[in-house]
Amino acid sequence: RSFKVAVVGATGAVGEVMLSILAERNFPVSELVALASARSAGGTVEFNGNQIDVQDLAGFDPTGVDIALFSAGGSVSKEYAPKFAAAGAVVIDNSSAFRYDDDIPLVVSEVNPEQVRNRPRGIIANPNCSTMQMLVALAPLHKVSPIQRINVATYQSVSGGGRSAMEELGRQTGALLNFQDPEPERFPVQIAFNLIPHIDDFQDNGFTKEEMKLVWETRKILGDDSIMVNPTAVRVPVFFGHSEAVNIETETRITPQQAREILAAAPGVEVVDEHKAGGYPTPVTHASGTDPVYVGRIREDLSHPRGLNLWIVSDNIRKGAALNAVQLAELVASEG
Ligand code: A2P
Ligand code: 11C
Repeated sequence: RSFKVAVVGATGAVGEVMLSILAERNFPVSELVALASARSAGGTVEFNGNQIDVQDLAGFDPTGVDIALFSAGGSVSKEYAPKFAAAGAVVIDNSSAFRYDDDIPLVVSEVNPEQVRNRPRGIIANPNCSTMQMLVALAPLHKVSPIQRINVATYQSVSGGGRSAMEELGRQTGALLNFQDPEPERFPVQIAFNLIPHIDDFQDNGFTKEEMKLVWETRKILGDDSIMVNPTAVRVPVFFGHSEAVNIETETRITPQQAREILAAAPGVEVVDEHKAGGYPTPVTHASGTDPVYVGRIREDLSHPRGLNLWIVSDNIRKGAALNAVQLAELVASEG
């Protein structure tokens, strides 16, 4: 069987990669519909070597769509995802609009794939990129010895903010190298040659929403509200690939060598952990443009008998968004 697939936000940073991954993985597509705002209607996007016309989402009738991949922001999902689901489509939503609703499954394909079937509203949520890569690496350890606490600092690339954020890093870098003013627009302060400890909105508790996503989504996906997560999320001047310095405390001790063996056998994970220059993953040398979640710098915690340190790097647009969405579509397609 093949499927009529709609990509909502097809002109965006994630939508474009959804199209290429659908083609790369030979997803059984009978018809591909590319949707975006009225701004880009009339233009085209590439799918499987063909130019596809971009249609205006606002005027589109979803009748007949089997699977819809949404990545056009939370407000677009809130308004249109229920309409697509009501018309019979299974919606896989990359925004945060529905992630925390009890009757919406939140699924990482390697971690809790069985949850895709549990979708009373016809909508499946794709986790945030920083949670996604962290859990692909931590879930296999959690299975061996339950994780009680996670301390995580993220180093997140600008592509997480979409095309305009990537353009701003490029523009500011060019300006500064020419002794000109970097003029922040999309980011609150200069991002080129800088770090910004602020992603998404501030919450009442002083954390940012990007940080709280790591708390909420980890508990929901692992199905354990007792897991303590202490996050700091930082934007860095990297184009593709999020990195995370992660410290976990498990119920019983996992040694670094055990962790390497568990992770080497885990789906979607690649261990890169040699104690020499370059023997660790970085966004540019490993993650950018590739599928795995890379784990390196696996060390014991000198301050805690059941602590373990890891460095986790992955392409935020691929595994962190588009790839997982397509993997969820594959799970839906395999239901028959
Ligand atoms: P458009 O190109 O027409 O603006 P990014 O995350 O890279 O900024 O991309 C956002 C994606 O979401 C783009 O494809 C964008 O389309 C789409 N989008 C934004 N607002 C809307 C809207 N109101 N209706 C449909 N698509 C939208
Ligand atoms: C970032 N994680 O790196 C964000 C992007 O909740 O889907 C994705 C936001 C989300 O900026």
